[in-house]
Amino acid sequence: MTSEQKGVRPLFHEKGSDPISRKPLLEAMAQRPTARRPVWIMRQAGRYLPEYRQFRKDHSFKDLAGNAELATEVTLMPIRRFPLDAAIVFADIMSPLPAIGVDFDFDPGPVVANPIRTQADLDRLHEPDADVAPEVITALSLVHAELPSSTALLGFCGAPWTLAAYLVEGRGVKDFPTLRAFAAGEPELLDKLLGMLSDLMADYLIAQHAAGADAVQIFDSWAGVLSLGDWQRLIEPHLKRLLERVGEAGVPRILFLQNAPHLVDAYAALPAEVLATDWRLDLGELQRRYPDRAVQGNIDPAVLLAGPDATRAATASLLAHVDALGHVVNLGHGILPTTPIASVEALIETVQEENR
Ligand code: 1CP
Repeated sequence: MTSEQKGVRPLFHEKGSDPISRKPLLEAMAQRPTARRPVWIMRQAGRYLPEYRQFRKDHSFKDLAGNAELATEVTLMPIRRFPLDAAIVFADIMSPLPAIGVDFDFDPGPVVANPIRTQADLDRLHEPDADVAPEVITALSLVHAELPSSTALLGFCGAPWTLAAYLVEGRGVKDFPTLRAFAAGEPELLDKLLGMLSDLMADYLIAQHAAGADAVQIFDSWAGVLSLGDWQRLIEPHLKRLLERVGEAGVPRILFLQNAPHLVDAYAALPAEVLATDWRLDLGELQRRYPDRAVQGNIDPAVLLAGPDATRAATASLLAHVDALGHVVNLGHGILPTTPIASVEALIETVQEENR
């Protein structure tokens, strides 16, 4: 892909021009005032972009995510097209799992041919390789070298429970019944699995930070399938330890939970600079309830399918309801593949126009 392509702007290099290079995303994460609210979009490097679909004609998703140069190119696609405040490295939540011996494919989401449901399955996993997802680490350092100085670079991982969802269930299915049965029937195996994943993800996020990620997002997309009591008993200790280890390493954290209104107060008590939620929650109300926490979100991705006017209205309403201090604008979940580019532009323009 070349920058001459229609609608694609060249990267704006401003390195060195600003000695105290301020990244609005990092400022907002620390609840410091910014000239305008930062904005980025979950799954911003993906199928709604024509240049991504063009790339996918020649490469599988696994090829793209597995090759640092290609992953770098895809990571930069949305940055070239839109004035976003963050790039998020193009990888998947499954990317670090080969380091402990997990084999998987994509169709289009992750598919694990041999799910983990017994002690023997757990025994097939091994101690982490010295390098966890080296292709992602290399991609981060390559992207870091290309970004304008005001654009933050985000690393990410799946939360232990969300990773376990794919490892135990074998693929993404509604409400994860096999996973819930495993949690009820084999709590000790689940505990071992989550402990292993928590350690691996902490090492992985710290390595991403060392490679150039300014901050990280922990995706707990399937947090909501258990009750609060079971979440506290089975999951919380592992998620908390992951967040603590990353925090002790000095890495700013965004904690995202999806479809889990019953868990939001428990998540707000966890150590993370930013609480990111889906559109089901009132973000302004959350901000008032937890004034020490920055918030991220939370436009319904489906609103963008209704076009630029509906997107502008939803964005303006979000800006009116959520205080600018400590607000990172985003969708409430990943952008949908059929999203019109004009809606993405409308969202970003509405945020940028707020302080003009
Ligand atoms: O081109 C394609 O067909 C592949 C689609 C795709 C993409 C673009 C998958 C398979 N993964 C990704 C990249 C990806 N996944 C990113 C890249 C960076 C960006 O945001 O631009 C990120 C952050 C993820 C994270 C991810 N993968 C999550 C957490 C966030 C969320 O959406 O809830 C989850 C749950 C996954 C699993 C997954 N991988 C792919 C799909 C389609 C899915 C989800 C659906 C499923 O379980 O079937």
